[in-house]
Amino acid sequence: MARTLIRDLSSHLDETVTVYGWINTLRLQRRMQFVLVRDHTGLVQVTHPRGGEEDWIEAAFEEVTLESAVKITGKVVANPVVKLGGLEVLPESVEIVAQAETGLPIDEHTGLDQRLDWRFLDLRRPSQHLVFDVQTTIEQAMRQIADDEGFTELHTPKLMGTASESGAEVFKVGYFDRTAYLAQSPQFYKQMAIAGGIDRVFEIGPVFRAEPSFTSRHATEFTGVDVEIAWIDSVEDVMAFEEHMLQRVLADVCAEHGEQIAELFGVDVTVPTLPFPRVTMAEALTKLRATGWDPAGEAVDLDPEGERTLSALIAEEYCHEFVFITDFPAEVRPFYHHRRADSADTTASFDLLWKGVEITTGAQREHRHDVLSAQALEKGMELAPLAQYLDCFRYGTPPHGGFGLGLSRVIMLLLGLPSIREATFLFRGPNRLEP
Ligand code: AMO
Repeated sequence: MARTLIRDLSSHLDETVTVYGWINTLRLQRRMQFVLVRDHTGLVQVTHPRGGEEDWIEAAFEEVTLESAVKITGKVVANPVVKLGGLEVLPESVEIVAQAETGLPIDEHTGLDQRLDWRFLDLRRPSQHLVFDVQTTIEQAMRQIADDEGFTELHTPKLMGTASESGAEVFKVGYFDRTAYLAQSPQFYKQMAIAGGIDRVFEIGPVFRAEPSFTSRHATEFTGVDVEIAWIDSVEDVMAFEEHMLQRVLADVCAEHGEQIAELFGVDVTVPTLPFPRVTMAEALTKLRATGWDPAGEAVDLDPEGERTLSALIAEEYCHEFVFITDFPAEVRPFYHHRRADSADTTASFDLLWKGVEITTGAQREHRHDVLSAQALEKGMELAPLAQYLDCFRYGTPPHGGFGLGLSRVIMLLLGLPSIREATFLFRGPNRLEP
């Protein structure tokens, strides 16, 4: 018999259906057997009175274990006493498709590390499933808006012959008789695409960072969203696209999953207003110092505490969860960031904070070959390993800019998860390469 999803049972009242799912709860009482079956769309109560002759169903429910995979055929009937949607299934046949071993390795009290060891079982919880439904909606919304705005989606290589951006934080891998590196960013390739006449570049893909960080927001492999836009007038064009994209993403998430997110995570999704607040780094430092942060007055960049405090100040002042920090000093930004025309020490760059955490770095790029080379030398870099990158600016590359957004961080913040580990299908960190 064809499968009926549990969420659709209410439209099959008084019909015989088959549900496929897992045994969630067994309440085997003296006269009645109550079995809760779960599929990815919900839970249903299967109710069976004991005492029939040659009762195969009673025997099956005595034998079956929690989390076994089952197919149950039965009649859907209304019963106002049943909390799960006021209906139950009266079984006519029960097939134990795959019996689970007894003694499940995790339950609702298990700590995160052990849950991650048994991630496939952990994922059977409805809240964990929702994480990836939300991720699907986010990616769809991003692709939709990128398409609407004339972007081309690319898949840049993750194996590289030289380290991208800088030599630090890069994983080396054996590559036949030489060494390859795992891409820490599509940065150089997305700019190469701009040089190749692809006007607007969009990519969602894996990013690798050999950072020995154990914080709640760092992973050694994560999904990055990268954007690069040609012919910009200024970095403002890049920020305008990003805020527009995030507003659309959150509107779609709110419409499709808002209720379930409130129910399972206790979070109300807010669709942000435009424009997002913007503060320069100098203004941010002044605001923060007024709160007692950085008493020595020496900081030129924000630490995580500074980011949290700034977001709190902005939330108070503008009633907004997001803030762009702009105009970072050149000393804390990469050599390829464009400098402000009126201040060579300041870059046309930004970070985007959401609820106190950095989710994006972006900038206008330096597209003039001579200036770019000079900026690399100024940072103490050698030009030879950069030769292929620098070549991209020798034959007419337009002004451009872009950003990198950490998708896993966005999901963590959106759902109020305590760590990026739960926002990732299979987390990768310094101590975790399995499962
Ligand atoms: P950046 O290094 O800031 O910029 O990375 C962009 C965004 O990626 C996320 N992110 C991380 N997420 C999880 N674990 C990590 N270890 C991690 N590191 C970074 C953050 C961050 O804001 N090439 C530039 C982007 C650009 O200018 O276009 C870059 O990679 O959300």
